Amino acid sequence: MNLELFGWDDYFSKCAEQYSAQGLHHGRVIIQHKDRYVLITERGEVNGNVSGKFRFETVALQDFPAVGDWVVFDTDSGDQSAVIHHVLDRRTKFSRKVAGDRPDEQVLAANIDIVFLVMGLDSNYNLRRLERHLTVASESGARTVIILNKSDLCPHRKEYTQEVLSIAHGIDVIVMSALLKENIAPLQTLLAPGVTGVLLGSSGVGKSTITNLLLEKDQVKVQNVRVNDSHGRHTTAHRELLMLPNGGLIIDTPGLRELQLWSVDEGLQESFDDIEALAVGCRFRDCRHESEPGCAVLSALDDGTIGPERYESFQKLQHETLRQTLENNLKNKRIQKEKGNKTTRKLRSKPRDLDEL
Ligand SMILES: Nc1nc2c(ncn2[C@@H]2O[C@H](COP(=O)(O)OP(=O)(O)OP(=O)(O)O)[C@@H](O)[C@H]2O)c(=O)[nH]1
Ligand SMILES: [Zn+2]
Repeated sequence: MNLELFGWDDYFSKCAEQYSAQGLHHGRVIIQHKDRYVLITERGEVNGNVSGKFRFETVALQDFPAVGDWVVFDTDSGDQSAVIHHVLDRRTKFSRKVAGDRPDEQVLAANIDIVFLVMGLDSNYNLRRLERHLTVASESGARTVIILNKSDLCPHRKEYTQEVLSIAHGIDVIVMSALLKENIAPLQTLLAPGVTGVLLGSSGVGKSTITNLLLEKDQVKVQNVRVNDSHGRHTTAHRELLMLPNGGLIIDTPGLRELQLWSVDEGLQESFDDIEALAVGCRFRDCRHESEPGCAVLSALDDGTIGPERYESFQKLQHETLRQTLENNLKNKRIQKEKGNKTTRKLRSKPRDLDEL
């Protein structure tokens, strides 16, 4: 198995150098069960678990392997399963805070290259929510791309798209209809061989429909794998890292599905709801409350309704979000480009690997 097809590149190769020298192998987590993992490795799919030492020494939840992680392992001489010793440095991660005695973080997916934020061009459409989701997406460190789905339901798609572009600040926006199979091509292009994406968005915006479209439907069955459960029985499990027919990768885990992400960042929003309430009165819908004429926030600042400190922290959050998003996008665009070039070369020189998949 050529692991570059699963996103292995120079970055991880460097991270793994010291371990390779010790004779350890590497693989990527494609399924995470409660007590074990399924890895894709050079010799195909392998069941595995962390070593006793790893379990003993690892305190923080976020240091355990997650779907999308690259890990180093050696092979158990008995049942040939993988014994995981280390998790390689994550390039990006999507995590959620876990309530408990101490603040802890659970990684839901690791090493994502692109976060696709899906919004429906129906009653789901909400510019302010999209802005908040951009914040959360940018925290992952991945490149963000906006998908406006259900364009077939929207007579004002041009105006809506224009509005989204005005707050997107250079982030790519794809307008599509998964139902009519319209404009899926840009998505397929972005998800080049070895590039890992996740689809995030409210329930019902069409994430499953888009995924099935990318998988060309009948592929879904093929994506199930046979694994041993904890009693050694064979079961089928849903693969959480899916390979698309054109070589792109999609992470789709129950954890991401259930993600309370959207309420976490609503929380962040609440802390500025006084300013949001004022902003309704701004002359322009995409007002950034900096120097725009007719800005209700600036006039509230003038007449003392909101203090200068409050205004400043609001602006800081806005700028931080934007800066982070743009930085991530630049960085990840570059990585993908390098990866794309290399994988294409590899694919040309080693066509057999594709047949082996
Ligand atoms: N009109 C229209 N309907 C769509 C489109 N894409 C998806 N739908 C419909 O929207 C509904 C929800 O789609 P899903 O793909 O299940 O949405 P989801 O985001 O995966 O939802 P969750 O699994 O709850 O997170 C289904 O009835 C789809 O057929 C589209 O482009 N246009
Ligand atoms: Zn304003």
